[in-house]
Amino acid sequence: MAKILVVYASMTGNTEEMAELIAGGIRQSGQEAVLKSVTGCSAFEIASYEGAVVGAYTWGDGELPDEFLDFYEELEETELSGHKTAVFGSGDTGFEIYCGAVDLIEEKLKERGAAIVQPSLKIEYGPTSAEKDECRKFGQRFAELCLAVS
Ligand code: FMN
Repeated sequence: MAKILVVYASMTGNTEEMAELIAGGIRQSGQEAVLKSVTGCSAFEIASYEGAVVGAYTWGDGELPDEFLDFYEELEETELSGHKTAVFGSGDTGFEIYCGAVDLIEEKLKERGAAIVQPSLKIEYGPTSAEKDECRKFGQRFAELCLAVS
């Protein structure tokens, strides 16, 4: 069984809801999901999982949330070669840089050598019922991809 980390930053609950649905999708596929808020998780932990799904809402002008910054700085000191990852987050299309935090996290993971095994999932505000399904499928597919290449 693959053990997969789902770590997220969420202020008003939208990204948290996505994270819970993604973790649910991973579990539906028969794998283990460990769900953590970024405030209780270190980026150094990623190495001890078969895969990591990382999520954040976007703050400021397309920026990372403040509470994500420690994790982001730890990523800069973490070698992630060959580690399977995927990124998700909630944003608001009314802002100039929609879900910019998702793109920043993806870039950083790539820079550290991680494999982004599927396209990032961006959702506006909280997921609609169709988007809830999309989140579950995102988790399911990620779990399958983790198994397929490990
Ligand atoms: N969303 C974006 O896509 N880009 C932004 O640049 C952006 N800046 C924001 C700045 C502020 C001050 C606030 C309050 C929201 C901003 N948002 C932006 C929208 C949030 O990312 C969005 O409401 C999201 O659903 C919050 O997720 P959460 O419920 O997980 O905290």
